[in-house]
Amino acid sequence: MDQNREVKVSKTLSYVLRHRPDVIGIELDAQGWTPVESLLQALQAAGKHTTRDELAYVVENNPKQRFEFDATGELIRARQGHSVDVELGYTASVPPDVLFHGTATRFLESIFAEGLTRRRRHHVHLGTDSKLMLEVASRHGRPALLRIDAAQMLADGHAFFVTANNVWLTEHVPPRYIEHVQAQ
Ligand code: HQG
Repeated sequence: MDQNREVKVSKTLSYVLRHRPDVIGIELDAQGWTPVESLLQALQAAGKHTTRDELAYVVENNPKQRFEFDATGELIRARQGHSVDVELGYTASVPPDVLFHGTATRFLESIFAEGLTRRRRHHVHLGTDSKLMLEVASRHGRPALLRIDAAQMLADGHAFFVTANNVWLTEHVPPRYIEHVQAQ
């Protein structure tokens, strides 16, 4: 599949499966799933014709593994990143002792005042790969890398959830667990 096309389909899927299912007239169930067939029909009707093969390709090859099919292959959802109200059903897990978050330097003052907050999303997104987190950061401006003391957070009773693509989710990271480390 052509890479431009792949990115285009992935962006459309992110938009409708995380934020605005209503714009193409689909509904997500409580766990964020929607029938593949309805999605394809709705995309077609919205002038964004996408084939089942293209969908399968994007789910399989998306660099961040953002989407997944259920076991039957008839339902699809985004794995994380929603702003619409869904309950993804992840179970609480024990995180690695250290996690990272990438942000922009202009947010640091606010982050060290109130901690990392969910903003528009359901959770704060953390990761194990500092390089990848810096890439996330550079979407927002001059990147800054934050090191999160996940072991201490866990010991203090904060819950963590992990997605199948290794994104670690938590509700809020208070400032005392955050350290600004130099980008390497
Ligand atoms: C910042 C991508 C000021 C936060 C990535 C971030 C990720 C604060 C921005 C996923 C703050 C929110 C999520 C505070 C947090 N004051 N700024 N108190 N607390 N922020 O896009 O983590 O490509 O909602 O640091 O890979 O950047 O979409 O979150 O800079 O996993 O699949 O507010 O999105 O995945 O931005 O990215 P976002 P994020 P996808």
